[in-house]
Amino acid sequence: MYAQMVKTQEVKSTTEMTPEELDFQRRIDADIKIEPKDWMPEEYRKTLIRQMSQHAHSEIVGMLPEGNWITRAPTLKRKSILLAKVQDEAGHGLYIYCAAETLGVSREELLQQLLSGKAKYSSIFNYPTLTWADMGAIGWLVDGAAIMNQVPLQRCSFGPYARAMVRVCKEESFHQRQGYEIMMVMARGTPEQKAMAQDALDRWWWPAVMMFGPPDAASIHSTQSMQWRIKLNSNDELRQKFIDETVKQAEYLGLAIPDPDLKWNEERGHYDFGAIDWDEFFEVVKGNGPCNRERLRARRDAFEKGAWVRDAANAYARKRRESASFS
Ligand code: BYC
Repeated sequence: MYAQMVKTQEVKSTTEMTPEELDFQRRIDADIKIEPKDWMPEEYRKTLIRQMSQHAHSEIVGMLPEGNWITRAPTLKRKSILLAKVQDEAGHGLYIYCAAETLGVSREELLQQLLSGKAKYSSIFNYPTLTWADMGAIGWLVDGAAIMNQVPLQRCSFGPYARAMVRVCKEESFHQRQGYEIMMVMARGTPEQKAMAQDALDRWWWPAVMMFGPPDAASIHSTQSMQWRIKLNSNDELRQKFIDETVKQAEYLGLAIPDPDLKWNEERGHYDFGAIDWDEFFEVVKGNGPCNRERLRARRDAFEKGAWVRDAANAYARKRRESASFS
């Protein structure tokens, strides 16, 4: 029903484009990167700012569910690996905020949009991390889904975003493997450990499948974003690819994907899967997921508590500038 209510964005045909827009589209079609100082349609700039800032926000909000387990990691080695992973996410946020700033928007403005609840971040981070096995499931499924979505973005049309994605994808690939390794150890451990791994898969499977966004018929931005190569694949294409690849990995672990309708379709060459609960997805996106309020509270708190660090860094930068101008 929701799909019929959604109106996807109108896309201009080449005959409706101005000469500047036509030239811009030709550059995109020829796979020439758009750089910050190049002319671009205002909507292209706005779409990029929206997507990139939501992406950056997802990285820093994404630190919270895993941060929850740093002090309780089962061994020192696991703790240091998790710590490094969470720090990587902060780094990803920084690269993407920096890339977004080249479009003429300030970091402060973007952060205020997150803290005021105006800007979105990925639905997945509004679910709680209840056991250590969730660290495995997040790395395996959430980072796995992130890679599926971000590898094509390395070839997107906007240079700074595409280049930021190169390093992000390398690190995500390490994250995915460390998550899968946690699952492997637990799935081959005691019956209790295997049960914890299965329980984590049961809870994270559907939210991970939803991460790719609404179905194509309800994806308002996809048509325009794909014409501009801000997105290279549709939400459903990437979701299908993720499911096809992940089923084999679950089989190897000896764990069951919580979908009774999951079945290989020889004709399509893909897995068929059960109905996604889109009502749940839209509730989470609207701010009513299990942890939305807690996540925003934690970000606001960190922003307030970090004020002295920002002040000190600014004062230091000012002093350096002043002393450089005297020498
Ligand atoms: N959650 O027209 P659509 C990570 C919104 S970081 C919340 O399909 P679009 C990781 C969408 O924004 C993961 N909202 O949109 C980090 C739009 O609302 P607005 C983040 C969602 O932009 C740390 C509306 O629904 N990855 O993985 O064409 C540790 C209609 O959707 C979601 C990125 O951000 C969602 N899941 O496509 C571990 C990658 N999905 O803005 C892992 C870059 C949709 O009109 N982003 N919405 O109010 C993208 O590729 C695209 O923006 C999306 C959505 C595929 C996410």
